[in-house]
Amino acid sequence: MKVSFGVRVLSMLSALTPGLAFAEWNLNFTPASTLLGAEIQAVHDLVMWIIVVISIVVFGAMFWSILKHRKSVGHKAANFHENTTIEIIWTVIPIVILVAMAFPATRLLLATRDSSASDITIKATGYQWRWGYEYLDEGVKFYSTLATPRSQIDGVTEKTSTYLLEVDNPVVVPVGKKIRILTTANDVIHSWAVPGLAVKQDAIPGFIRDIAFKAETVGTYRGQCSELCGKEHGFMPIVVEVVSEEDYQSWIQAKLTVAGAPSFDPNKSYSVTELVAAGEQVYNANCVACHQAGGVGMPPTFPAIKGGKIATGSIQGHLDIILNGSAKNPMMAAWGPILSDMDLAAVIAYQRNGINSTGDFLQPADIAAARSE
Ligand code: HEC
Ligand SMILES: [Cu+2]
Repeated sequence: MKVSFGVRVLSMLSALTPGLAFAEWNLNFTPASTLLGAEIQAVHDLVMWIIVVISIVVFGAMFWSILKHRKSVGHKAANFHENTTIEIIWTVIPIVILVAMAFPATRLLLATRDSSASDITIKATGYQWRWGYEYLDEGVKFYSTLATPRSQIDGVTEKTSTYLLEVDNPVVVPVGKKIRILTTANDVIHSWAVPGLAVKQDAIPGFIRDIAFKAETVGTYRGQCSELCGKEHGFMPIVVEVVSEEDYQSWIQAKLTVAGAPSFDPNKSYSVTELVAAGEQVYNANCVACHQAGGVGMPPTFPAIKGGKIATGSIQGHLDIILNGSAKNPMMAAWGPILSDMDLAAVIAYQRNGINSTGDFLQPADIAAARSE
């Protein structure tokens, strides 16, 4: 969104006159649906007012002195040194103010870190560029990928109000329950942040950090990765659906059923047309960010699939780089742990017969065999 400089200055000024502030110039925190969120807001407001009062007193004294005691009105400067009383006062008062601010802030910071006695634990793993979630006790596991269509990103179709803030698989949690989020990452540092739930926690490769929240109201809360993590940093949003306990239970059951029964038949021989059609979807959801529409790539960083040495070479080599990733370049991740046998067979068929025309393809059963080698 483009905001002109004038509007920014105006909105900054309007912050000083709350009565005049306009609702759509959202300058404050996103209202949070957690009690901790409300406390964070309260501490912020308290510190803000302390700053306002200090600024008025200090700048008031300064400008008053400049104005009344200037040389041109004949003021004679007093000449004195080392007033112990004053020096003690201007050391003690700031210390008292700092401690008064640090006390509630530290207490609150510790409270946001307290993930003990949580009801549900979810591990959130950052990938370039999607989130993976695992409900540790329930055994539910899925990836959550940006759902905004490419046409909106490319400016071909109208952008919706949830532009870049929508995903295929949201995180679903029950209302009024303490949720513990464990964060980690697979490649670079990401950050799991949802303002409406007052949580933000870095996701660091090789480390597990945690943060907890308890949502008080049912609703949809949207956030984004908040650590600059590469080219598609703005394209890995977080969506948390806070629902009733019953809705949560039926969602968990549905997820477990889906996980138990794959949406494809592992022993079926699919036709090349079926695989290419399915593969185009897989490609657009997972590969298009780097290899681009039509597989033209962005050489030299992201190689073209169209006419690519591997993508038109031996099909085993093609399968290998997708299944296990590139040994030379970690940007080309191992997709084996992320995609199903069907998805892998489909995306290979699409790259070889949709983008290229090699004529050969693999079945899901071939992928399963390659995995168990
Ligand atoms: C984050 C960017 C990125 C994404 C996303 C990505 N790739 Fe790649 N891909 C690369 C890079 C970089 C290379 C070059 C690797 C090398 O030099 O070894 C590559 C190479 C390839 C090659 C070899 C190309 C050739 O013929 O030389 C294939 C095939 C391929 N990727 C398939 C896929 C598939 C299928 C997906 C989606 C499931 C995918 N890639 C997603 C970055 C990416
Ligand atoms: Cu990220």
